[in-house]
Amino acid sequence: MKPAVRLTMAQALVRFLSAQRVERDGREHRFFEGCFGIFGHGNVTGIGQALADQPELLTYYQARNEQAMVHAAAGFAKMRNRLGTLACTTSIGPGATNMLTGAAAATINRVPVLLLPGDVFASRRPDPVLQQLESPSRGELSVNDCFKPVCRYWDRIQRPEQLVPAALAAMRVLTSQAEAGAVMLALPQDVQAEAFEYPAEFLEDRIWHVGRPLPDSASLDGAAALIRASKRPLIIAGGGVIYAEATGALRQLVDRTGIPVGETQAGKGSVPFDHPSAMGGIGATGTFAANRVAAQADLVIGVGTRYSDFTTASKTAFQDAGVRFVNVNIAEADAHKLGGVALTGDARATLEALAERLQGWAASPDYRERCTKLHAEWDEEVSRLYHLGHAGLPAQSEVLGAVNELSGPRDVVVCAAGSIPGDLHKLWRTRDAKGYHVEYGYSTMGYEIAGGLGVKLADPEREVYVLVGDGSYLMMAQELVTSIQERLKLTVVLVDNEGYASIGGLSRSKGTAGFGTRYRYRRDGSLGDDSGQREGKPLPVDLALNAQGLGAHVIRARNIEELRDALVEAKAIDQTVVIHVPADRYEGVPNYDSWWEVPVAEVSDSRDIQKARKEHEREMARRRWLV
Ligand SMILES: Cc1ncc(C[n+]2csc(CCOP(=O)(O)OP(=O)(O)O)c2C)c(N)n1
Ligand SMILES: [Mg+2]
Repeated sequence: MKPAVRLTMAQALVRFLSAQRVERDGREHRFFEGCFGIFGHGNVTGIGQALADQPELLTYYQARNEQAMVHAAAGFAKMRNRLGTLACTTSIGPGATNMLTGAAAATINRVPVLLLPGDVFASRRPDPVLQQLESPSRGELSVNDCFKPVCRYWDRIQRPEQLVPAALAAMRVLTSQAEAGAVMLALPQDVQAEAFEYPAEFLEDRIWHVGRPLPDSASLDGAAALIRASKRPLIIAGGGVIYAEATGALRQLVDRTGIPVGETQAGKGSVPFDHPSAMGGIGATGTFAANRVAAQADLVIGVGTRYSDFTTASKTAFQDAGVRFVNVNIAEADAHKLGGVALTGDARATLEALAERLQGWAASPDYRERCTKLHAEWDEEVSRLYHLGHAGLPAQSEVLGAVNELSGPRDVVVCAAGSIPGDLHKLWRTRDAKGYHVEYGYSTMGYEIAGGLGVKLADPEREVYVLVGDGSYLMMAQELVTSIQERLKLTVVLVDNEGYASIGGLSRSKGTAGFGTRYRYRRDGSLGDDSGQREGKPLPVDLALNAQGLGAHVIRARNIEELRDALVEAKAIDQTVVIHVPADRYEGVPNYDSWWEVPVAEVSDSRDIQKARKEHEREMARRRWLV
């Protein structure tokens, strides 16, 4: 037996994290590429001491905001197909709770991140310490308990030896393709500094194998029989296709059978945009190609999708009376959704097994031809919207067109909230499986720059284009500083339309006049509507100047030509560039044969709301149970 090693709990944790490795398909590498952190009491002398003591074990990255560092870790993990991530260490109290939104986003997107907040003294002797939550009824509560619902694994290390089972349990969840999400080990500050004789085996290199499990053959046979019997099958490619590196297997199946593919936000890039079977984005923010095929599909094969309301257009996307579902998913809960035949397994292995069973079968030539035609018609619509020739301020679709046309095939576009994700889902011509990175599970305003930083860290060879609205920018722009400090170049395109254009549009479409969604001075004592009627004067805000103040190289583009020039100029600059471009708040991309359920008041004196309610009721009647 090797002798035990006397270390503090924090030192043992850092040693342990640096020794964790992951392997899939024979490719092996370390799991934690580093550790983001902001220090305060609660981690500066515990984890902070351990990181400083042996900096070669785990690279430390300084961040500006704890939420942002969780987003950066999540962006990194998503870019690495969930086979790697970063740890995040924080102080106790607000440093810890700042991570809550990041944790929820990671868990909802099924992306592994390890959160290591400080916690109050396990000894309780100095209670209440600075920032401690005091509960008159529960001695064991701390603010870190509020992470329990948003973490896939949660523990508090009350004694140094407890680290051994807790760290191993955390790793199992982080490397599980079905369960990955945020994992928290809350670290009482006194315990971090306490020593223990840690078993040598605990500290040694450990390889976590990520397998490719298959569904049982009876289920595969049943699913193949359903596909063979279908006349209008449709594949919905979700994030699981990309995470499982199943794009090649999907491509082969599609080439052979001619089944068209619609993509979710996380699954966009599963097939290149110019493939004749590519119908593009599906659902509420989908293309007319995908949505028309979905409306008539008699069999939907969901691969690695959670079937969010955006994907199912709030359960209105599938209108065929007998539509059935086959669901390939590593997570059993997802495989069983919509009353589908559950193929619980790895996407790549399962698609290959299905392809074998479908040999000699293909969709009918008529159906394939119809889909190819829709594909071509959609591509024309994209070209039209890329080159609208819109008078006045640029239309957002033209901005996206310029970025798409001037970025390289392997470059990555990053986005999360506002009107840009929906427009990207429809319009972005994705050429590479990792070229489209939109966080749309939680659609977190503020993810964009922080997430982009994580993407760049995960793959520094690629150019990263962060598309961010002015609203999201104002929520979290500070990681521009981190990108400059770490020399991780981002090209940020800051689309300024005076506030929350997406929600303004949503509000107007539901009869509520865009209330409270535009950045304008108050007029007549109230925040006016957004219909151009009762607006106050513009605010004296200059976001380009703000970005410059944070150290970015800033280019102001006033129109599409200047944006194009700026994008070319940005390529030659080797530090973070922010291109500020104004956009027409009202020139949106239309919806194509789709709906998203957002409730409208059942009673109101407003004519506009009454009208919107009628429309809402018509759409609600189209919802299917799909159970
Ligand atoms: C943290 C957070 N708060 C609120 C929302 C709700 N929300 C979604 S989009 C949006 C407005 C986004 O504004 P901006 O970034 O300027 O994009 P635009 O809508 O103008 O395209 C809001 C408030 C959200 N998604 N995330
Ligand atoms: Mg905006």
